[in-house]
Amino acid sequence: MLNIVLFGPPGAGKGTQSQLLIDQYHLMHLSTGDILRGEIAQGTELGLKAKSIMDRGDLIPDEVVISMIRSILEKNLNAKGFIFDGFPRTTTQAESLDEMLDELNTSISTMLSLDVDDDELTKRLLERGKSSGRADDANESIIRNRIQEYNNKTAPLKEFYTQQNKLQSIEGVGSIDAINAKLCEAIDQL
Ligand code: B4P
Repeated sequence: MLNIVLFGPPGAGKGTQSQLLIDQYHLMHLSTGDILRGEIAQGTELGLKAKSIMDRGDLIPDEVVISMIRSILEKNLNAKGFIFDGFPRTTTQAESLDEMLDELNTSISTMLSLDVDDDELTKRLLERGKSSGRADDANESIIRNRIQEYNNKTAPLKEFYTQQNKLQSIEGVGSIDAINAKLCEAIDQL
């Protein structure tokens, strides 16, 4: 199985690049952000709880996202592999993911980390906010909070995957196609 953690701060291009990679490598896309927004759109109990947390730009509790991922993995045991987009976001999530994959006799193949500076992230998300209707894209202080959550809780995962010798950093500024080419090159070298 080819299992990729596509990593980076909010707005780094994880969702954008995942859409290209799932077709190129026939992988299943697992975006916790998309799944949570789907729950909100359907008005489920989970969605109702998640909405206010996401609108503030805070992270959803670990146990909620871990159980979401577990149930999807268990239903897709025949997949060729997975792109984890926006998951894991904390050390607890990363440890759980390793355990879940271990139970399925597989593991993370690589972590591809998109590097983009804070000003560019803020610019992209404010631009997306003009049409996305997402409360967390709508104002700069919420975007700054998301970046701070990333720096405090998520960025330490680079060290987690470095210790497993799996981190590959990719420059995330440039054209979408040029960044895609760099990601493909990193995957093809595995
Ligand atoms: P996500 O849905 O993961 O949102 P994101 O970080 O904004 O996504 P992404 O980085 O994929 O954005 P993209 O590049 O596609 O999370 C949202 C919220 O959900 C979190 O704040 C949290 O509350 C919750 N959540 C999700 N997962 C969680 C977890 N595991 N644990 C706890 N909470 C969780 O797009 C950004 C913009 O940039 C787009 O408009 C795109 O067109 C543009 N863009 C992309 N590439 C570009 C390029 N090369 N040049 C210029 N623009 C580009």
